[in-house]
Amino acid sequence: MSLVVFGAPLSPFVRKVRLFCAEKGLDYQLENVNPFNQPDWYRELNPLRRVPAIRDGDFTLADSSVICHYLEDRDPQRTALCGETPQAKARIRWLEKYADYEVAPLATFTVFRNRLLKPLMGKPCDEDAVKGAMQEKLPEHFDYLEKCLAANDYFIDNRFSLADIAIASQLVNMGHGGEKLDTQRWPALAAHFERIASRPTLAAILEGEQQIIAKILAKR
Ligand SMILES: N[C@@H](CCC(=O)N[C@@H](CS)C(=O)NCC(=O)O)C(=O)O
Repeated sequence: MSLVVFGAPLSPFVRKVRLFCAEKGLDYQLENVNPFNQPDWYRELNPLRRVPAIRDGDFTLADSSVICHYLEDRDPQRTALCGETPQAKARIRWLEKYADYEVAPLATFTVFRNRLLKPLMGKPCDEDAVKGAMQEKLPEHFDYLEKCLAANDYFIDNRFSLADIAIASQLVNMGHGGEKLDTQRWPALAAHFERIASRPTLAAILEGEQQIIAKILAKR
């Protein structure tokens, strides 16, 4: 198999690339790289030492966003997930950035990291940080995303895209950290998350993730 995705399955950025590949019908092999204990050779793939990276034949690339846009350009005959008009492409990039740089620091690097990763590394969970993220910081982002969705099923032009993948990927980590969207306060966003999570592509990925989480929790 020529396409290899390097990274850890619980990373939202790795999940983004895996879901993108699955939705495009691209076969890939996942090679596990622990972001917190990487082999030396991984520096060749990403000098920033973050996951994911890919190898596609002789070609290597890092960063989930760069990878997804490369895969879109590589196989233009496959289902378009990055938009088809300049406006749709730009809006999808905007929401992808919003997910990666505004939602991720809270949903993943605060809620998920404190509740799941820190205890795994023998460190205490900072519940005040989790509370601050859930009660003070994330609500304004959820308000904005709720407004973006309005009455639509998908974020951009009401068509499934990388924007939906990127937002849902971060919310998966929030869920792994034991937190859910308030369905009364953000009904459209909560329904959107359920819609994306129940796609067969993501459901299959999440099944594997739940097994990993069960093993982590069993070790505690
Ligand atoms: N912008 C990057 C972010 C990747 C990222 O932050 N990955 C985390 C795991 S979720 C990582 O590798 N962290 C290790 C580190 O920062 O040293 C992308 O989209 O690929």
